[in-house]
Amino acid sequence: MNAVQEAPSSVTAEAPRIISVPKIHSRDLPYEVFLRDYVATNRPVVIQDAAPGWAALETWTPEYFKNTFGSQVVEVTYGVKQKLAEVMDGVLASTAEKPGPYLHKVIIHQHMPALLPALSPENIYAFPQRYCSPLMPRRFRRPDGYLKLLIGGVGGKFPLMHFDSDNAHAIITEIYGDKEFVLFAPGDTDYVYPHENSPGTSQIDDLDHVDLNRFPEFPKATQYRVVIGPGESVFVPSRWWHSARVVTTSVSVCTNIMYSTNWAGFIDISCENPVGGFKPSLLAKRLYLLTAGVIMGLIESVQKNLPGSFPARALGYLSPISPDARRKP
Ligand SMILES: O=C(O)CCC(=O)C(=O)O
Repeated sequence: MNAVQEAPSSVTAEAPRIISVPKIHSRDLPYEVFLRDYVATNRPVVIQDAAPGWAALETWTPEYFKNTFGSQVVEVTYGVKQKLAEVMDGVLASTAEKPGPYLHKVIIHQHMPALLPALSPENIYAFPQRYCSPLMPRRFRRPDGYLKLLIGGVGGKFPLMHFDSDNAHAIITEIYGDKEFVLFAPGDTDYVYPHENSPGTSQIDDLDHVDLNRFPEFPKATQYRVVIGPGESVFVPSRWWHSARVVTTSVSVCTNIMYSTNWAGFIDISCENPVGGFKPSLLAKRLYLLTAGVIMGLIESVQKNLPGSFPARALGYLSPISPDARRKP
């Protein structure tokens, strides 16, 4: 299902440039090659059959969520809480004309840990890398990659076109139904009109009806489009703008990745003073993160170059490059 979409009809003063995101089966994309060719080069890709063996692929239907967790109150979107049964009714009744709710605030470890066994064995491509490191400051540490549940009905969508905070990469794995992604490269940032006071979110909220009077440069942006289905994971590189729209009732999970190559950008973002000027605490933080990055890099390199060696086994947990290395020996 390699889907390249038609150009949206309302953006046709100039035909938009549309490129389809490549799809590669996991058997043809070893993890190390994924890291080298896509993560390190900051290019999007879809991995097919990325999480073979997940029970979720068999069991996570809308009815399952309604029947098993229906009485649980969840945060659906910013500040909106509802029983999951009501959310699922809205999702199932959703249409393109009258979209229902889009659930995007459930952190699985925190809010619905009973779901975790169905996501095992781990999707290697979604391994969070430096987010697992005990050297990562506590505020940013996310050993689960911030594993999130996303559920929506036909026409539902993630509320904002955005790029992820922390300069993080994201990977979204579709479990049930189909979802369309439209991505824009960081170089096209000016053409997607970031909010002035929130530079990681775009003012454009409907890619199929872009107001060219307000956003005249939008047609200059290249759209990377793809529809993913069950078992497929889309890799969204750091600083790539993305929007997600449900094609058929959809359940998916999302995680973030912090790799050596997006570390420098993470330091810049997290040590920025929003009001400008010098702040000693931010300088100290920058120095800590720079030093931690060097140490992590050395530990990662030992694991890559001397796999199985004593230092790799003893130190790997400080910056694991694969799920096996995560535990302290
Ligand atoms: O809804 C989606 O699939 C996109 C999720 C996403 O971009 C996010 O959680 O930051």
